[in-house]
Amino acid sequence: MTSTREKQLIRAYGDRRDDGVIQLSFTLPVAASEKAKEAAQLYCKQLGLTEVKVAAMERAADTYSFFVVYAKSPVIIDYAEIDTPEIVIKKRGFDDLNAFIEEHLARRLVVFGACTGTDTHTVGIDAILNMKGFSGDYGLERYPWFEAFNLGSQVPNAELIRRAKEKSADAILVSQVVTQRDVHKDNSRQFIEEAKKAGVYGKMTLLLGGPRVDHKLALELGFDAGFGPGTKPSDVANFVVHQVMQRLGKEAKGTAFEGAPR
Ligand code: B12
Repeated sequence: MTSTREKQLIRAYGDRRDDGVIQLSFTLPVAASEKAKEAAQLYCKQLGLTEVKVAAMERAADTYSFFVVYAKSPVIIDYAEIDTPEIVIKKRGFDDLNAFIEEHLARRLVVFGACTGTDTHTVGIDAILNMKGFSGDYGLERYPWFEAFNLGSQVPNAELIRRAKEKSADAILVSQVVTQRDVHKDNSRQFIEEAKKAGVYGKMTLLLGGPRVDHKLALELGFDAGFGPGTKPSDVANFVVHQVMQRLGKEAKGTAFEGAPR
């Protein structure tokens, strides 16, 4: 079948429209040197890039170098082919969301969060849960209609699930920052197995977050949603409220809001 949709071809924009210029950064496992710079150029050429300029080379460790490169990419994509569901609901602010919970759910929503496995990075989960929040946005502990428990770092998955189950939590928030050797994926899969064993899978909203997490990855791993860099606590609060509403059949399944992960 031939598509009648009009194409909308786009390329990366560097200095002028459609020049295809991109900026990329990466690390090579060699000491910084002229040879390393050549290696960075060669690497980019083999990626199919042309007019490669190494804008910066920095020593990352004794035998590692970090590069910032400008180059031209031949890639052209058809923007018209991309089909993504559009926003349906405006995200509610702090006061509106609390009032909404009071009116429609009439109980405090319970959420448990932690950085699990061997991961010690708590700043991300703290940003979402702690009173002071992140980027001018209050954390979930500040919401009168949420009861938030932050268990900290290196929490075993089973322990987080056990504590959440004891309190009949509405949502569990798992943070994974370290991604070396895909440890975040292995640990997330283990979390999902534990959630199934404990009988909470499909009953509680399970959220995954971290700098290398996106919604698609989280869904693949078995979570209800994934939240990446720049997530605001209010994105998470809105998501949990909609999930609870949907579980109770008070809102259509799949209802999204401005800021929801997609
Ligand atoms: C601070 C820091 C540390 C501190 C952590 C202190 C603490 N209490 O958290 C300390 C010094 C302890 C540390 C240790 C290590 N670190 Co460190 N660390 C960092 C650093 C500089 C900042 C991370 C951070 O705080 N970001 C700010 C927060 C706000 O961002 P975020 O985590 O992305 O969170 C946001 C979103 O992702 C999202 N989010 C996050 N989690 C969740 C969860 C849910 C449910 C939701 C909804 C949203 C969400 O919301 C947040 C707000 O928008 C990064 C480098 C960098 N610049 O990012 C390295 C970095 C993460 N660390 C790294 C490493 C390797 C380590 C060590 C292994 C080093 C070592 N060899 O010992 C150890 C880890 C040991 C361990 N077992 O985990 C690497 C990870 C590399 C990789 N890809 O895996 C990084 C990227 C540095 C690097 N370039 O090498 N680290």
